[in-house]
Amino acid sequence: MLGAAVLCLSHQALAKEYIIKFNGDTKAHAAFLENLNATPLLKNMYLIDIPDTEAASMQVYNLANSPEIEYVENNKNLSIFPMNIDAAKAAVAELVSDSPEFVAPADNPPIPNPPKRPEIGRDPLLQHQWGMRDNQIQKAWKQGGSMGDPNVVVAVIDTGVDYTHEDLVYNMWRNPNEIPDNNIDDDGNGFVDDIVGWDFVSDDNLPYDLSMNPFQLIFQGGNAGHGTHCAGNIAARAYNGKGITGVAPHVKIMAMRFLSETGQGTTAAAIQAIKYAVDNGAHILSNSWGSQGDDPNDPNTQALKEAIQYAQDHNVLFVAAAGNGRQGAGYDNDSDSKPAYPASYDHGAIISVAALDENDSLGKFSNWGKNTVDIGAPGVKIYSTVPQGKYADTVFDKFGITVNWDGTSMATPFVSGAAALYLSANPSANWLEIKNAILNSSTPIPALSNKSVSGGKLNVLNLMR
Ligand SMILES: [Ca+2]
Ligand SMILES: [Ca+2]
Ligand SMILES: [Ca+2]
Ligand SMILES: [Ca+2]
Repeated sequence: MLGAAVLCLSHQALAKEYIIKFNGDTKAHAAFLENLNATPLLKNMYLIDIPDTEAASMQVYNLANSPEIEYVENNKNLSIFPMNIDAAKAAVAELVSDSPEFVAPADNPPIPNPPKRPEIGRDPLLQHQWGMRDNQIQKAWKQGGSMGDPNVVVAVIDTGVDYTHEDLVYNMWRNPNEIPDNNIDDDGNGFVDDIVGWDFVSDDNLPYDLSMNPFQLIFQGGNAGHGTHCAGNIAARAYNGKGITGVAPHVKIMAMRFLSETGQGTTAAAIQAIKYAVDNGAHILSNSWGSQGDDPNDPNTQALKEAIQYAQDHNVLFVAAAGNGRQGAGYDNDSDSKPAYPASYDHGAIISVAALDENDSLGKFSNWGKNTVDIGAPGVKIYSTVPQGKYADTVFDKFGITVNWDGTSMATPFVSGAAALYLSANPSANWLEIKNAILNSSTPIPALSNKSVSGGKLNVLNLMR
């Protein structure tokens, strides 16, 4: 069985990369692991790189069939969920030009120091955030007596975060025991000069959200500032005279980049990001990505499931986007019958989130599932922070073509922010108590009755009562 998994590369899998899990002590296999360029992931779990030789594949085949190996699986592709850009694509193809405004931003700007104290003033763009209005967010802060505890950390596991953004910079998590820019791993966590998180795509300490310019985005797909947009609705700073506010505007954002500027990543990189976040103090993991592109029915995803178990074992909640539907004839977006991972894993630590519009209707792209989707949250035309200090509820808005920031990706940060806010007001709550509080305080809506576990939408005011 396992041998077959090794020898039959699925066409989506990354050539010659596997995740291997040993049953026990790996000391006896040290030489083998070194030969295969092994990267440790979790306990007894490694990413291995198999040379393109018959001898190497025989070695893996033999090992996979040995009792010392629990499993071997492909290092599969993961991605941000696709945005609805087909209409724009056709129109822009007619109108394409080399306008200088479409210059891609530079990658990896230095990490600025946070302002000594945030400025004070109303958030001028709050009016655009219908999701905050719907959740009566300012009332909820008053009710719960908290706008978020600065010691509560939410990891945005995504395409990175614009950590220079005026409305995010103060709320970026700062690794307390790491001295910046001295080329030394001061806290001994295995990462040198990791200040606001880590970039598992480029393996650097600058998890910047490198977004594509609009033409690259339209023609090549990819990242329009996905992680930065997610971060804003979790913890953009409130009452700082700038921009918008997050649901929990005094908590901290840890930037975990594992999806590239084309929106693509791997299972192994996701596991590394989850492990870093858990090991370095995140309480909530916000996950707006999934297995779209791989066979959703492929059960061969044990490693990612174990990473979620790792989070649960450390009392960390895993909030996940339900998925944006798999386009195709007859597809009904029912995650119960067509699961999208990780949201659809049968795993207690996951809250799976569907996307709603301002009228409490399910976004037409949104997955749902009586047993596999937990709750709905604002996810249609969502306003938030985007890279280069900007704010937007449209991904693309030119030539009369508008593409909104829509998605279960956008709904997930509302729930992550709500979890962080609840934990701030109830510091002894464990992951299960946070999850139950969120589901039990939801408002029932027809669009989600029989289409989700809670049957309702996020209600932050109710949660903080
Ligand atoms: Ca370090
Ligand atoms: Ca250092
Ligand atoms: Ca980087
Ligand atoms: Ca603000």
